[in-house]
Amino acid sequence: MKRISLTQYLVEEQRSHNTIPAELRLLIEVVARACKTISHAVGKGALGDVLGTANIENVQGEVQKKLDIISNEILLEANEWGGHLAAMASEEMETIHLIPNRYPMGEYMLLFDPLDGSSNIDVNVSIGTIFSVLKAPEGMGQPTEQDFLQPGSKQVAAGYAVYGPQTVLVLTTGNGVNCFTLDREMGSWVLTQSNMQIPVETREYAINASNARHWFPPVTRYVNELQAGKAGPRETDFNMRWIASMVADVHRILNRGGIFMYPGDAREPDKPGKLRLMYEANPMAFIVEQAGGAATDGANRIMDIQPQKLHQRVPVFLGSKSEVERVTAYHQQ
Ligand code: P6P
Repeated sequence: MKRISLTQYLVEEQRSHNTIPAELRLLIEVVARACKTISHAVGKGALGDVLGTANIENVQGEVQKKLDIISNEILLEANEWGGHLAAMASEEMETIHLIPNRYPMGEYMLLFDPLDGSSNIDVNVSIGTIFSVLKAPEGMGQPTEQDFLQPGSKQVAAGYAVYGPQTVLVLTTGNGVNCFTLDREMGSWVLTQSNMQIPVETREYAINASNARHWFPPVTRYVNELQAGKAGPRETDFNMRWIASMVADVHRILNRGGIFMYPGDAREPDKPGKLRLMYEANPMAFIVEQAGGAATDGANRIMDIQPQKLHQRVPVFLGSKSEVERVTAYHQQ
């Protein structure tokens, strides 16, 4: 494949599909540059005094890691001045972040989980950044949280970076999914996979099995069948993976198929599951669907859900279409 840069890809995509206006192209390039900076900070590890906790709790009630805060600041500072955003929202911030008055406001709204998989930071396991882009409502004045509460189907772009053995950026603007690898020597993102497609069938599943005693019956039935393999009603045996970094599990599924599950369970019926709709489930659902997969909350398509709160959680079943359809069907029985 001809190696082209992210910039060239975006320019050629705009020329051929006219779906990436200049401000959206600027937004994507600014976020990609911020991910480069985060990758550099993450890569320092103990040498950079960036490990460990900051002894502060975020809105999720989770103790923030130093790198959570550093990554959040990097994304805020990178995006404030460009004139492409009306406001931002982050897993690490209780309320939305307005553009300072000294800068012009733009027509897009950026949501992100600045560093997903934080429990893996201090043990050198892959982590990442997830982002979602919405358009500001027509005629919007001062942005409010309500302006962000749009279903995932309204996203105009979504992506994630994985800070792993390679640093990769996976992106969709609604015309398929492409992967860029960071060339550290040149400091540029290089197109390395075009039009990624998730295999419809799979033999691999991802779930935190330590929660099994809390699962609702449809999930228990589905996972038991996977574990039974050919000895049960399935035609094949299955393998399991759980990295505890959604970005890493989803990237594996994009490349070789699989189903990722974070179900709701009996412990907190009013907080279904652990993953957040606006800046984890929605962007990943957009990417997965653009790659030929499926993403539901066990009943509904993730991207059809009308958000009620900025940090609301949602059960997540996403990946190879045949498996997501099967486990979703079990929820209907
Ligand atoms: P558990 C990371 O904290 C995260 O939000 C996702 O990236 C990941 O899939 C999940 O939580 C891991 O949750 O309960 O296995 O630690």
